[in-house]
Amino acid sequence: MLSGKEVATHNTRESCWIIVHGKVYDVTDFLDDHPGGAKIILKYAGKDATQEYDPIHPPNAITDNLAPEKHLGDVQADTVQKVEIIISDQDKARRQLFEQRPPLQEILNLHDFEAIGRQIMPEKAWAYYSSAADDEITNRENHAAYQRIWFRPRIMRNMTTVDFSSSILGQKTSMPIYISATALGKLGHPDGELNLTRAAAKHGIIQMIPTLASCSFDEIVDAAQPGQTQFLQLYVNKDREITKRIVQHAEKRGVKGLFITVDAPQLGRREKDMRMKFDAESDPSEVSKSGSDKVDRSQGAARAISSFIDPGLQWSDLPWFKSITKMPLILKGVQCWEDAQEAYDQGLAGVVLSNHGGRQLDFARSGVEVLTEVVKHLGEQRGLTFPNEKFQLYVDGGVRRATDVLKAVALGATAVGIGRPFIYAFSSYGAEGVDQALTILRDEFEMNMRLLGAKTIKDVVPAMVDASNIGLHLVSVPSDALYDTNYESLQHAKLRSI
Ligand code: 173
Repeated sequence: MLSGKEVATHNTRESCWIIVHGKVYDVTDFLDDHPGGAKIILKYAGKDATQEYDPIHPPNAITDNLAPEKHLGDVQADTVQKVEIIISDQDKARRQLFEQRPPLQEILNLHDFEAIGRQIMPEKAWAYYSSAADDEITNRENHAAYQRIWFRPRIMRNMTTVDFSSSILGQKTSMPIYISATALGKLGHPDGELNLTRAAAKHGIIQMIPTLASCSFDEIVDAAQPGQTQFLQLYVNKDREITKRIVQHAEKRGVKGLFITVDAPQLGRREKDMRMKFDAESDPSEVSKSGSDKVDRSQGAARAISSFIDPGLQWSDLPWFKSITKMPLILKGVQCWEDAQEAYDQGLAGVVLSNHGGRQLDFARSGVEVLTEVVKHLGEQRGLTFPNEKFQLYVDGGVRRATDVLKAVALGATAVGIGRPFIYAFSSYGAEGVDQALTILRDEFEMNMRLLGAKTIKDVVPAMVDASNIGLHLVSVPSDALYDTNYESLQHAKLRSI
């Protein structure tokens, strides 16, 4: 058993020990390999780094990456000096607002979670989750595109009961939605992604587990109820052995679908996140001496931990994926019909028409717009009709209402992914928030199916929507008050007070 005092003497680049969850690690040789850079570790040299470590790393990250001889053992808890975490005035104000958040029953729609989250979640978390690429045009377009699709409801169809249950990759779901993968759940709430797992279980909804979750993959799978379906979102590692291990482990643990992210050979520039730099930079003296640190920490949270992603991923890699797993393979981030067709021709189970929540290429089109061209061209070229059991189309980005989902379903999507709204829900209210978000969606589905004249999801057909304007990007729409009040434009650089 080591004492805090002894650990504290190893506080230099030459000998750097840190404490995480009561255990001491010698990270001296790891400093330059740390994806987030050496500087942030050195800030905690000789100290307890748990609070900084937790939101960004799954619990096993350190044990998996450090040779066993660098695990120095337990530290005597009462001898460790508490690390004082400096809370900005902004975050202090946010914590106060958090206490005054409205009771859950007052939340009426998914926009409300965003409006509240924006005010009360930690500043870093809001910056990271809400940020999008460049001028955030695609981010807004994702939502706006749904406003170019209008309904053609049917009447007099005995709407006493409606059933909007469906299936995704052969797995049951209570609604044609799934919880899409989003990284770093613990930034918003200490239970991170487990909030999603718990609420998903209650509602019979499928959760897509992110590669870059704050909780470990096994924690998230362990938290599932018997029979609960989970998918895995995969970032492909340059080291394919690591990827193989992740994929095969997921299959063994019962994951039912592998969603390979294909729209991120490099991470987009999320300027809001970049301005909220991720470590000591809030201390101006640290910024100026960024010198020897080879990782550019000024790129925000996501970039720092994304260096493992292989920009070399290509179509010819797909046979290898098929050789290592029997899980259905889906490409996430397809953005035109030609690539959707290639995925079909290569025998994949489906594609997610997605621009990564507007976080990658700005001016990428919305998923729902791409959906219309994929349905048209794969119909013409391959004789396919959608929704299609063998080759499924999913859409994500900008979805805030069941009407958005129903529009995509009418146009041929099997289901729609929802990401940010659930993070805002758990950042403000934990798993109960996600539960409430799903209840809201369920109620919206029930009402909108009735009003649309569709008894089941199969009855939600192309003739129920008019999407003839979907490709016209300059159609005026009534202003969208709920969405617009949440949307936060890029901030101008803040002047530091001297
Ligand atoms: O959108 C993201 O922020 C994302 O997918 C990501 C990628 C790498 C690291 C962290 C997050």
